[in-house]
Amino acid sequence: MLKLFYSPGACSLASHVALEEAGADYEALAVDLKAGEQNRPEYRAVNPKGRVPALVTERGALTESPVILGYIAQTHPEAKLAPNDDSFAFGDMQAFNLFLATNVHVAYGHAFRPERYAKGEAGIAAVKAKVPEALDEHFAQIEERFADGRPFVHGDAYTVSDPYLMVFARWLDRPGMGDISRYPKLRAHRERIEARDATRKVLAAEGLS
Ligand SMILES: N[C@@H](CCC(=O)N[C@@H](CS)C(=O)NCC(=O)O)C(=O)O
Repeated sequence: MLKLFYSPGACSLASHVALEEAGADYEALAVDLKAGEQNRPEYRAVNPKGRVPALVTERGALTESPVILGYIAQTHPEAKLAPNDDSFAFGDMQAFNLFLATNVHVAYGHAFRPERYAKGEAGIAAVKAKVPEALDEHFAQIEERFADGRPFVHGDAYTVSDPYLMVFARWLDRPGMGDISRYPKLRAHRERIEARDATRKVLAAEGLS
């Protein structure tokens, strides 16, 4: 059985939803980030980077959200969570997921963990001050994708990019991050994904509904 280490509402929510959409045989194990459980030796033995998500498979642990999402999609082809038979389309999906991981997530990281990017009060304040501008640049680009009326990130078919984007759209609700009403298509997409049975089940399981 797969084991997902997650924290409620964290980026691991995307992997949790993907497992549910896939109908996977899995167990979800909460890691209390506020209590620092990610830094305890037991968890570092699973993921030496001390971050969630981590997905423990029969061959060992996988980390990094885009990798875990791709793995879930490829190992559950019947769920059609990715264009598994089309290498270009699969690469295009991964490019989007990596954009979320390395640009959108990192922009939020400057707000949530500014001490990782600057020293001293003034430096930290400067790092945080830039966040809404960086997020706006990224979300404006994402909003453009939906200009053709597509329901999902990659067109008519749901993929693992959809719950991943939903997570970062939800984080816009946190104070000082931005205003989702500036991106009406992103907001509609978020509501569409939140309304799916698998998402609702996982939000409830994480205590977020
Ligand atoms: N590149 C990793 C980032 C994972 C990550 O930063 N996870 C956060 C939660 S969203 C975390 O575990 N933070 C704990 C910490 O920073 O100590 C991924 O995409 O999965």
